[in-house]
Amino acid sequence: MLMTFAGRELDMARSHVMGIVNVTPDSFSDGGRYNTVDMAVQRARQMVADGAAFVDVGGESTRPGAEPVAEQEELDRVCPVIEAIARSVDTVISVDTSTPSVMREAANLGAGLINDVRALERPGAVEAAMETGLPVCLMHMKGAPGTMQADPEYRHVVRDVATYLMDRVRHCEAAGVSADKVLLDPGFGFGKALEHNLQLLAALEQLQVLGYPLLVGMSRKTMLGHITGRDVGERLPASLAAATIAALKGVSVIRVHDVRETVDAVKVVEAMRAQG
Ligand code: 9MG
Repeated sequence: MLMTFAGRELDMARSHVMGIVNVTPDSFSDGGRYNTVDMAVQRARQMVADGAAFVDVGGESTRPGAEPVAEQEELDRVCPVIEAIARSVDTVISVDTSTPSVMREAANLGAGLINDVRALERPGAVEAAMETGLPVCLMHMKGAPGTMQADPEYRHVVRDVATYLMDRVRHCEAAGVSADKVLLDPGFGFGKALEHNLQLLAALEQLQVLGYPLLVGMSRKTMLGHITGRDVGERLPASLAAATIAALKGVSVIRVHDVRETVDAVKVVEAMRAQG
């Protein structure tokens, strides 16, 4: 199944790697080292050379406990980076934002995907996304980044997440977003205890049957720290295991920090599939 991202076609029946380019001073796990335009472009270029099909550029941290960022600050962080990557790197740029003005500006500058961890719930977000004509990734989050990990509860996490995502799909489609421009994401770590994350991981096939390509992000996340007892800088093997499971379960886009290693892991899954 082909999907078009700012003129670039990708086969969503395959698993693609999305590299994370944080442009936040307090970024989740790179400590804000890529906080200048040049370094962000360099990082994006390396990720693409390593096999990433997407680079995801975000200016607002969504890690647990993160504070919101003012709209102008987010625009100032993200736009110069998107503009510079679009000019010099041959890739699909995903913009990680929930802010309508950032969606519009990013699309004008060459972004090919809107990745919204709030599933276009902010006022004006559905309209902005629709106007750009870009594909959108709708992610499930319970609560808000500041408080979401404070004892999240579900009746049945897989059903609850699927129901939420389908409600958002219906809302977006009613507003004019076309069905062939939607990706879904269960939102690992976003208002979920370890047991919830594991139940969702085990049940990714049940989300597949909703009929939309899936995007997932587990790279270096706390869930992997809980399982392995490792600090964030030592979670590469666990991140690769999680990415491999996702690829085996048919996830279309896997969002990661460590592109080169993940691309190799995904190649093994793809090679096995090609044998039939
Ligand atoms: C921005 N961001 C951080 N984690 C993420 C995840 O798991 N999925 C998506 N779509 N975006 C994420």
